[in-house]
Amino acid sequence: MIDLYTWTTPNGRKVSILLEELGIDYAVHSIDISKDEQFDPDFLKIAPNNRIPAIVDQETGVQMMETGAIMLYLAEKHGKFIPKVDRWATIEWLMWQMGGLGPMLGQVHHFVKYNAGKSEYSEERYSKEARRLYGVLDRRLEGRDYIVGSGRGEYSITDMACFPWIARHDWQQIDLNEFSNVRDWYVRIAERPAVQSGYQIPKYVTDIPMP
Ligand SMILES: N[C@@H](CCC(=O)N[C@@H](CS)C(=O)NCC(=O)O)C(=O)O
Repeated sequence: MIDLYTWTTPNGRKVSILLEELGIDYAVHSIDISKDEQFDPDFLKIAPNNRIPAIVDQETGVQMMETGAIMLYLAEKHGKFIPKVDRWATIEWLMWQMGGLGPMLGQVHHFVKYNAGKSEYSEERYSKEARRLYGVLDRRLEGRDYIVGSGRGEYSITDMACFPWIARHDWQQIDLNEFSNVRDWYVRIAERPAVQSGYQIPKYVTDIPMP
């Protein structure tokens, strides 16, 4: 059994989607970051960086923060969603999401959605960076169904890590029709039942936005 500490954000959804895809038992604990629950001393014992999500694996005693590490841990433990022939590409693109796509789109949400008009420089900088990253993903997906894996690709933790960030394309003022490979990949993933259920953890906010 896995204890998942999470909230209704892209980073939280990355892990709940993976847990749903794995079909394993897990217990959800809501950490409402709008009420500063991420600073609760009990949560800090598991997640010293005071960010969601975090997990505790009751079977092994492992407790972990940081979605990249959590996804690698769970996927390796269950022997799924890391294509054998493309293990390093999976890690490479997962790191791209962790170090680029997630943090940069997070800045777009901060400056463009929540603080519009406060810093023209930041809005411009991060919007431009967001479009650049969408372009990178679009080129990677040319002729492929998934980000890594041989042939047309194989569904992996890398797709699950990127998806909830792309799900906020409207917050980022991105028209997915301008990035047709990303759009087709996004729709393909959005149709998966485990993605639909994992997206609504720890509670329903909206349906998955469709282009
Ligand atoms: N690199 C971390 C980022 C986690 C993160 O930024 N979580 C956000 C929600 S998406 C959070 O907990 N924010 C609370 C805060 O800013 O205090 C990961 O991948 O797990």
